[in-house]
Amino acid sequence: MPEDTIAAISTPLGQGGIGIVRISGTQAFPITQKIFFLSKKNTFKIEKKRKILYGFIRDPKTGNTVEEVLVSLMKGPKTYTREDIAEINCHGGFLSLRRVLEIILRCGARLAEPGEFTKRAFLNGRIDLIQAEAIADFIRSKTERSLQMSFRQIKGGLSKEIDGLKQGLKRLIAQVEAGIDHPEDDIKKISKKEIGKELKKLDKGFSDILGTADDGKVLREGIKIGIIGRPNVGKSSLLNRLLDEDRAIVTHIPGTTRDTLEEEININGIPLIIIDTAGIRDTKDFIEKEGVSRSRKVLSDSDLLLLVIDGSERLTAEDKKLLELTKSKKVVIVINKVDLEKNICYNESLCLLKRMDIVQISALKNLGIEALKKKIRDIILKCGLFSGGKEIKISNIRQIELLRKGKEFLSKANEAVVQGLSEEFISHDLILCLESLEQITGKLVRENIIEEIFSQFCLGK
Ligand SMILES: Nc1nc2c(ncn2[C@@H]2O[C@H](COP(=O)(O)OP(=O)(O)O)[C@@H](O)[C@H]2O)c(=O)[nH]1
Ligand SMILES: [Mg+2]
Repeated sequence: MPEDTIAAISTPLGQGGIGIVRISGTQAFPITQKIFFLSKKNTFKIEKKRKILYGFIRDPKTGNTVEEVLVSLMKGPKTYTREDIAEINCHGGFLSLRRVLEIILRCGARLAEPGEFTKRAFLNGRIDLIQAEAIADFIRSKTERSLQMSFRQIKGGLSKEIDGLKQGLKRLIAQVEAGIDHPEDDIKKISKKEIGKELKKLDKGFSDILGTADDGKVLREGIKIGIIGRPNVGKSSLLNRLLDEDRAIVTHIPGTTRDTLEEEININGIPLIIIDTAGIRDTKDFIEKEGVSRSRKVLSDSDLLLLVIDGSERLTAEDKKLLELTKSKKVVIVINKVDLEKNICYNESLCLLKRMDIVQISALKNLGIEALKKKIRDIILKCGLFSGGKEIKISNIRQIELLRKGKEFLSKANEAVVQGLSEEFISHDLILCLESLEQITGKLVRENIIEEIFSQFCLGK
């Protein structure tokens, strides 16, 4: 159990309507009392679980009044961290917030590490690791679906399912081990057939959760869509259109985009990471060369490619080379600049003829962009990159991998049953399976993993 008292500014840095400094720990109330003085009628005494007081912050060293505040006092254990918490609502100026924090630190609190309030909620047993990770996901959510999913997890939806599996495993382990410990006794031993039946039931439980893991992963990480093409065909213009803002620099000079540029959008709730690249061509320019090699990496790493071709020109050797290079990939051919006179000749390239997914657009005049978005969505659904169907239960890679590992141990246990091995072997695999689940919820997890998880949180959370 943590013993010291921590404090941090919990609202974003910068100017705001209000700014909050949060203190948690045994000294939260004494420190607040030391620096806070009330408007006349109130007393600091906390009779109730929660209380809000109006008053001022005074620097005990100088005696100067520095802020006008509302203080929320929340008595543990019914708080976010399960400890006593004081939240000081200040006028939202950065300098003043920092000064209030400094005074608090001078009075004996320690500056909180990123995520340390939530870490305390975990260490003090209010939430498990699934819920803690869900809080981080909830804050980061960029689509309605990931917001819904992480909120369900915060409320304990997934934890409950994992706990159900844990209970089932524990019961089975006890039954199997009864056969080891008291082989001669009359205790009714569970038969191999019954073990097999139980294993099947458990396996279904694992599959139910894992069934939406791929969608979950997409929800969390997004689908990577690379915009490629030779220089000057309108790749950056297309990115700007998809984003609906002038993000990338567009000029008539070939080779303008030197580096890859990543932006997130979502189409019908599917999160996409759109990557604009430097036009791929042979070049002597040192910087452009680096850009081109990055573009090639995007070409191989993307889940889906938008290959942009200038429809106002004939296909060039570079276009043909790119069509060839992307033959085995998921590609939408985007014929751009349809506002100009059409010079591209479809018969020019057999390659182009055979491609089914061709969309004609004008990035400049904003034509065909909705059709392109629809095409992107259809391909994603058709190729199974995202199924968009069932309620997504799990999205966190750490959790997914542990669950998969647990499922493997389960099938090992099943093999042991099938091969007629003794109870020890079965029980051994079941215990390893249980351990994977304990790692998911954080009951059995290494300190460095906990550190890593909470270090990804924001300051003051
Ligand atoms: N007429 C016309 N010009 C376009 C269109 N899309 C882009 N351009 C122009 O083509 C040039 C190159 O565009 P840019 O987006 O920088 O191409 P990139 O090199 O592939 O990124 C710029 O002058 C754009 O204004 C379009 O749909 N129609
Ligand atoms: Mg460009």
